[in-house]
Amino acid sequence: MAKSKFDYVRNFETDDTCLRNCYIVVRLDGRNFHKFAEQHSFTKPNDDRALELMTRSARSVMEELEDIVIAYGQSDEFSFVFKRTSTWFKRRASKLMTHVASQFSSSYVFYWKEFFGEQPLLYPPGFDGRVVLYPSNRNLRDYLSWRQADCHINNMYNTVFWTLVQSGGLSTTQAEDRLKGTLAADKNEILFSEFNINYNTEAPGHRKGTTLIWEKRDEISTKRTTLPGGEEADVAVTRSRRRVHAHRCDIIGEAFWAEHPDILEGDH
Ligand code: DGT
Ligand code: MG
Ligand code: MG
Ligand code: MG
Ligand code: MG
Repeated sequence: MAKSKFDYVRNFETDDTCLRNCYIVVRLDGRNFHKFAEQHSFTKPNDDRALELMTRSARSVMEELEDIVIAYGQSDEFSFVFKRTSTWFKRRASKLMTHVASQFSSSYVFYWKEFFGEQPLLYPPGFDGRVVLYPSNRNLRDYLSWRQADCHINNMYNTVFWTLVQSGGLSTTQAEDRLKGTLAADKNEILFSEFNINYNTEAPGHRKGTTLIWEKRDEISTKRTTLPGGEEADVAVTRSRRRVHAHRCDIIGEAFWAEHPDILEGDH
């Protein structure tokens, strides 16, 4: 293409190439979801339709974009981790982040009906994005642990808070006062002794958030074939397929990483 005299403006673009060898994390967070949840009557403290829609949208991001090895979500946020050797879009932060944010947002709208049925989406939701680089496996794991610890702390607080309001008859101000200064053990105790709820048996997805990874699993399907004798029969066919699978488990400890050793690349 011939150059025009306007061509120099390209040099005003800033270089936002992500440092090599680092994991690139893109974290999205729903814009003003306090209001969005209120307006769409999300159940408190957790709305499974909303959480599953978030997960469905994240799955679409992993399937449509390249090089995402793991994603972790809770509340109105989702983090996507690009493998450290990724060269997708020349590792340009703005390209990666905007692709993640737009694919996620359009999926959230596209799949809304699958989870909310006839309940209308009242206005277009938005998500902010940020990029963070992590140079080591330890740093990346600590990042994911930080998000899961956040999920735990918030969910425990919200579970007790809304139990005190919904089942205990307290006003929101009274529940807030009751929880001031309490530790995890105190919250467990309130749930157990006053409401007969064992926090550890609450839904894993609420306590642990959702982790998405690629996994190869055998899938069995039936195929109609013609046998040597000429008659038709259904036979079982097994093939190994790579798909995005959801886990709702602890990712802070060693067990998850020992079970899935191929998520992380070695530190060099
Ligand atoms: P932001 O992110 O600064 O634009 O503002 P927000 O309002 O999105 O604040 P954030 O992201 O710190 O907190 C997430 C909000 O989303 C929080 O107010 C509770 C709401 N939310 C998320 N998941 C659920 C849910 O399952 N049920 C209900 N009722 N609310 C939820
Ligand atoms: Mg926020
Ligand atoms: Mg938000
Ligand atoms: Mg949030
Ligand atoms: Mg283009």
